[in-house]
Amino acid sequence: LNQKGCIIWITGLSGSGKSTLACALSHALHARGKLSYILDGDNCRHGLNSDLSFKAEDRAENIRRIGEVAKLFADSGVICIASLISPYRKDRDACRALLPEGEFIEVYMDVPLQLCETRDPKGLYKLARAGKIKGFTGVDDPYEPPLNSEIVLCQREKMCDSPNALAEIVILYLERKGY
Ligand code: GGZ
Repeated sequence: LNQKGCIIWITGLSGSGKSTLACALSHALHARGKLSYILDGDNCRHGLNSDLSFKAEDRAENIRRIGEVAKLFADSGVICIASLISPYRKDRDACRALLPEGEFIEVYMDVPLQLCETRDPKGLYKLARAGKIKGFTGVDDPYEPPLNSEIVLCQREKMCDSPNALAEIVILYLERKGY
């Protein structure tokens, strides 16, 4: 495999476009002959992490496990794309610390709560506002934005940039870093 592994860690609120970006990025990498693998929080919660809830300790464990698995992929030379809310800074930073400097690339989906809530692709915010889901990130559970992420993808007012355009920003970063 003629490539160097790394973790692209996509963090942000539910509905901020993490999974969509992960998918667009994986395609863009494939088109350039690069092998990637997506570890999506929501998907992993159906298998590897099906024993975990959304309380703080379980989110921490969800993040820890995905970080450890992503590291295994990165060690094997794969560009591992982890997309999960990962709301707590210290848990994300613990994953960062698993890898050598420069190999953990944090991408912050900086989208206002109000915009995510307007989109509400799965109707979860509506349920959370109605009190039918307790401890929903952004509603009654905290999200701690990254302070020093490698890439910030900022979308205001409306989702104006296409997933492919956002993926290109990440691709340019990777190219500059020699991936
Ligand atoms: C946040 C929740 C919750 C609560 C269910 N809080 O946008 P989605 O729907 O498709 O993806 C979200 C997913 C969050 O899983 P993660 O593994 O990414 O979260 S974390 O990193 O915080 O462990 C959301 C759905 O599950 N979901 N209940 N209470 N999101």
